[in-house]
Amino acid sequence: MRPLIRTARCCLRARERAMATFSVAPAAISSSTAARPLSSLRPHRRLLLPCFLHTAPAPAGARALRTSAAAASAVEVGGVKIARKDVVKEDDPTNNVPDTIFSKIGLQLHMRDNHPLGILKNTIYDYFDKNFAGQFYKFDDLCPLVSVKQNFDDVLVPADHVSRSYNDTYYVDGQTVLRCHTSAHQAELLRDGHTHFLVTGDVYRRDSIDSTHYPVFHQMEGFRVFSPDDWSGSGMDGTAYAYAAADLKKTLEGLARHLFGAVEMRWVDTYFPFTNPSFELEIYFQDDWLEVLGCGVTEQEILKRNGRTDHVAWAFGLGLERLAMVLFDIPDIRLFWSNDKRFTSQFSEGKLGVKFKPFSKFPPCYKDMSFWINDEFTENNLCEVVRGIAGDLVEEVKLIDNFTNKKGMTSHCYRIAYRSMERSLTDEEINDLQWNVREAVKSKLKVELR
Ligand code: FA5
Ligand code: MG
Repeated sequence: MRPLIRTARCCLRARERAMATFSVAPAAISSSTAARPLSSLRPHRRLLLPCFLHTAPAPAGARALRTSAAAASAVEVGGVKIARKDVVKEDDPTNNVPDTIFSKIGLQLHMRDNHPLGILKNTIYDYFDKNFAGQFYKFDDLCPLVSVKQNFDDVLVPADHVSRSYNDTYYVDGQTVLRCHTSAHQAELLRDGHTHFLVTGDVYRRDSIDSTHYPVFHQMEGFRVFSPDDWSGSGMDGTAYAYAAADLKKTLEGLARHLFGAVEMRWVDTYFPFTNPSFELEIYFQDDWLEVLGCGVTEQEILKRNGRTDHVAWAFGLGLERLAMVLFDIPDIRLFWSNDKRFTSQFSEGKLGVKFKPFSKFPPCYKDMSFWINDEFTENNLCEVVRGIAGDLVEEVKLIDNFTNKKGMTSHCYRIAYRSMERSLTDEEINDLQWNVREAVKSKLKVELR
């Protein structure tokens, strides 16, 4: 679910006007208290880890969409060997990683030069190479298994922040997670002495299901540290913070120009625990605003703790799939994982912005399911169960009705859209899927079907 934070000041219809917003004086930009995922202020509910998080194997149709790593019992990332048994632990109540997620580790779509994500990553590299020759150090195979400390504590995510919950993050055990953002590497890289870096990698989140959300996606983190010499010589009025904010905007403004021709975009003030002020950039796509990146001026505390007292820094984290969807006209985020030649053959190294031609439009099939929820019910858990049964054949899970009766019981009705990107689904197959989904939802979420 992606409520939009709209402010009249931030609504821009043309790139030129977006650029005008970039040049709003930082002091005039107030941080909104409204916020989203890593910026979210949703009431925190730490869930007990239920066993339903481990889901049944996906049906043949879903399996066919997977790639070879699905069958592997171990994969390697950046020289680190990751075994299935170390990540998927059915009997460990502190683990909530299903096989569908393990099967994505090590695929590293961003390392493929002919894949839209690899093409996009390389184009962003070109921008930084051209404008900051030799300055930005690039990391793209850091291990996605990180400590809770790296993922949250090191970037000042409060102890009760919703993103730490088992509902939102994949925990390998009480101390280890699949990183939910590339910001997890900021502190260690600062400690290693880096001042300019880009970190690209796969990140993992329990989330809702629709065409722009997927539980595994790719981010690129950018980070730049400034020393007092940088801003004292700038002749700029105001604080070091203002200097960093202005440079951040200039840098992302240039990146937007490098990537896009004309596109509608707007800036939205937001909140992140690790930056202040903080902003998100949204781009108009498929008749709606799509959030593509978060950024801001790094909190002093992070610099102080990691050997950069008296410095300032900016950081950004952009969603590669979201940008690639706009640039290549890719209508559904699941397509990035497709091995179908009709998809993969359309992209080639160095060719940014080639418009994707859908090979065929297969019809979606909708099935509704109503049930009385209980106190533990969350939409992310529902999506995890549905995805565990239907795999990538599920396109969207959407709440379409919600009411509470006189006895205080709350009913939800969800509409599930099934659609393959690659073939027509038979009625029988969909009925089977829906039957299995209903059974799994009933037994694993302990809800009462209506
Ligand atoms: C973050 O992850 C912050 N770490 C970004 C950041 C870095 C802010 C440094 C400030 C400084 P957020 O949760 O908004 O923020 O995610 C960043 C981007 O990832 C989003 O703008 C969006 O493009 C992408 N994204 C988020 N969730 C998903 C998802 N489920 N599927 C695909 N892309 C997603
Ligand atoms: Mg966001």
